[in-house]
Amino acid sequence: MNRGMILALAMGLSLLRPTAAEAQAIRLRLAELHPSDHPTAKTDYEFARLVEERSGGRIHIQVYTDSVLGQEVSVLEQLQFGGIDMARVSLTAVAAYVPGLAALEMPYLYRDEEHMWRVLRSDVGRELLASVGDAGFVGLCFFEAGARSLYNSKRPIRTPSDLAGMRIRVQELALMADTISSFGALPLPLAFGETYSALETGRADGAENNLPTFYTSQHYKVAGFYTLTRHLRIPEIVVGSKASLSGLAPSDLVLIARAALDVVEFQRNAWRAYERESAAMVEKSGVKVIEPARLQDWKVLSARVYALQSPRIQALVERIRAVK
Ligand code: BDP
Repeated sequence: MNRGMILALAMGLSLLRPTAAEAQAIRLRLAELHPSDHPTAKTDYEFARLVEERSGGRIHIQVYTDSVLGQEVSVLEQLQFGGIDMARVSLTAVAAYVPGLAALEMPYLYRDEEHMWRVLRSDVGRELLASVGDAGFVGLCFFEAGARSLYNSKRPIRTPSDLAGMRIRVQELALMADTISSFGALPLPLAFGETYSALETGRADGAENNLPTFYTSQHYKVAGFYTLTRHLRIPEIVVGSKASLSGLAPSDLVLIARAALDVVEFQRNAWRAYERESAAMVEKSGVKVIEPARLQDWKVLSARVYALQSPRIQALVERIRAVK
C-alpha cells in the first residue's frame, strides 16, 4: 500500500468514527454586558440550555454577564483572536468594524418593530449578518432591543430646543454622535459601563437607551426624565469568534447556529414582557415619562444624518425602506 492509499483509508475511517472534536466536551465562553435579569441575558442562558440539550450535554456555553469579560469594544477585540468564543453585543459595536451595518441602525429608519424584523429576515438583513465574517466574526442572529429614547437628569424634554446645550452620552460610533448633534445636543461618546458615573457626577446630563436597559442599568436613579423620542432601533447581534469556532466540527457549528436562530422568538417575547414591566417600574420609582410634543420635529432633524452617509449606506437604506 502506498502512502496515498493509507491516507485515503484513514480519511474514510475518520468519516465513520466521531472526530476528536466531536467526541470531546466543548466549553465556550459567551460575553454579555447586561445583568442576568435583563431579557437579553435571560435569552443567552436559554441559548446555552438549548445547545447543551441538543448536543447531549457535550457543548457547554458559559454565559458571563455584567461585562465581566470587558466592555463591548474590548470583547470584540478578544473575539477577533479567539480569547472569547461568543458575545451578545449591540450592533453598533460591530458596526465599528463592518461599516455597512450602520444602514440597519439609522435614526427613525423603521416604520415599526415588525418592519425591522422583516428587514432583518430579508436578503439585505441576511447579507449584512453574513458580512461580519469579513472582520473575523461569525454572525449568528439578531435580537430585539426596542426603541431607544432620551433621558436626562436636568429637566423635562418635549422639543429638540429643550435639549440645547445638554451633553448626552452616546455609543462610540460617529453615526450616534451625528444623530444626537442633529437634535441640537452635545454628544459624549463613552463606554456603556462609564455612563452611570458620568450621569451621577454631571459629566453627562443625559443618555439614551431602551426602557429595559434604562431600568437594569439603574440609570433611572440618576436621570429622572425619560422622553419617548424612540429615535433609534438598534438590533442586538450574537456573534461568534471565527478564530475559535472554526476549530469546531462543522456539524457542531450548524447545531450552534440553528440554536441561535431558534432562540430569537424566546428573546422577542421576553423583551416584550420586560419592556412593559420596566416601564411600570421606572414610573413607580418617580421617573417622569414624557411624550414629545411633535415626534415629526425630531424625524425632520435626523434627515441630516442620512445626507452624511456614504453612497453604499444610502443604497442599503433604500433597500431597507423598500422592504414591505
Ligand atoms: C444597550 C445594549 C448594549 C449596549 C448599550 C449601550 O443592549 O449592548 O452596549 O445599549 O448603549 O441597549 O452602549
